[in-house]
Amino acid sequence: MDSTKLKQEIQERRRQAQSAPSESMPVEHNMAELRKLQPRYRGLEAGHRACQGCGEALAARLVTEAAGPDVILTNATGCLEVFTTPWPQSAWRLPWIHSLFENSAAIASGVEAALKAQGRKTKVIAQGGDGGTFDIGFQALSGMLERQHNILYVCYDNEAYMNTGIQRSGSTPHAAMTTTSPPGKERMGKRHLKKDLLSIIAAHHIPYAASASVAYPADIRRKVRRAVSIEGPTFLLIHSPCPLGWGIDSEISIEVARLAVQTGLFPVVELERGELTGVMPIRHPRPVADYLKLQNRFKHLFTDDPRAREEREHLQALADHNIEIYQLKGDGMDALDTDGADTVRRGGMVD
Ligand SMILES: Cc1ncc(C[n+]2csc(CCOP(=O)(O)OP(=O)(O)O)c2C)c(N)n1
Ligand code: SF4
Repeated sequence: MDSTKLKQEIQERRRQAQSAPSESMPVEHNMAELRKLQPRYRGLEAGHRACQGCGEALAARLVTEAAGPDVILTNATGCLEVFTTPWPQSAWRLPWIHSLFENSAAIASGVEAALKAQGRKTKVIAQGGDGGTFDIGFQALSGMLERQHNILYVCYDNEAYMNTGIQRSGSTPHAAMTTTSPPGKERMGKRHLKKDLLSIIAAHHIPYAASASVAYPADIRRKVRRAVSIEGPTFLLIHSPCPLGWGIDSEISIEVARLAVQTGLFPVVELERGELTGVMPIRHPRPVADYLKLQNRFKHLFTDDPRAREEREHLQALADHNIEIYQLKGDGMDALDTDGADTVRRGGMVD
C-alpha cells in the first residue's frame, strides 16, 4: 500500500471512530460522568515542552499514572528530562531526581537501599531513553538487576539519541537514517542490527521483563502495575515514536507505533525469570513496507537503488523472524491482540 493510501485509511478509521457511538461515553456531556473516566492520578502534568505527538511524553504519563503516587523517580538525561524540567519549572508531581546520562540505575539503587534501611515501601522507578539504557547506562543497569534491587526500570525507546540531534544508538533499527548513519554510497542507513536488549535483560533472571508500545495504553498500565507489585528488579521497554527523529507527522505518531507492533518489527512480549510467558498476538500481520513508508528515516529504502529493495527484504525477514520465534501470529479474534487491545476503555482506573 502506498503511503498516501495508508494515510487516507488512517484518517478514515479515525473519522469512523469519532462518529461511532461509544458505550463508555455519555452522548450528552455530563461532567460528573466524564470526570469518572479521567485518570485518578497524574504524575506528569500537562504544560511540559515535549514536541506534539511525542511518544515518550505519553508513555511517561501512563507509567506514572499506573504506578501511583507513592513513587520516587530517577531520570537519565535525555529528552524526557529536558522537556519536563527546565529550571526552575517541573512538570513532575512526584519526587524526581536528575541523574547523569550513565547512572540512572545506580542512583535508583542508592535511593532504594536508603528506603529499605528506613523500612519504607515507596517504589523506585528509574527511567532513561534508549541511548541511556541500551548503551551508556547499561553497566549501571546490569549491576542494578544483578544485585536484585527492588526497582522498576523503564526505557522509553525512540530508537536514537534524540535530545542531542538524532544520533544512532544501539536501539536504532537496521537501515534507519540518523545524523550519524546517513544513507549514501557506503551504506543504506544504519549498518548494524537493533540490539536485542530484552533478551539481555532477561538473561539476568529477573522476575519480570516486558515490552510495550504507546499504541496500547491499557497494556502499558497493566504491565506497570504488575511490575511495581513485584518485590525485586523489573524492566519495561516502551516503544515511543519521536516525530522529529522518525520524520513523521505528529498526528500519526500512534498509528505508526501500532504498525511497528502489527508488522512484527517491535514484538510485545513478557518474560519471567528469563522464560517467555506472554505475547500480544498479531491478528493481521502487516507488511513492513506499510510501517517504513510513513517515515522519512526510511525514505531511502523506497528509491530505485537496487540496495533499497534488498534492505526492505532484510527488514521483512527480521519481522518474520520475530513472529516465528515469539509465536506472534494470532489464531483468531482475541480481545487482547494487536487489533483488540487498544480498544480497551481509556481512563486510568477502569481497564
Ligand atoms: C556521558 C555523556 N555522554 C553524552 C551526553 C550528552 N547527551 C545528553 S542527552 C543525550 C542523548 C539522549 O538520548 P536517549 O537516551 O536516547 O534519550 P532521548 O533524548 O532520545 O529521549 C546525549 C548524547 C551526556 N550528557 N553524557
Ligand atoms: S525530539 Fe522526539 S523525543 Fe524529544 S521531545 Fe521531541 S518528539 Fe519527544
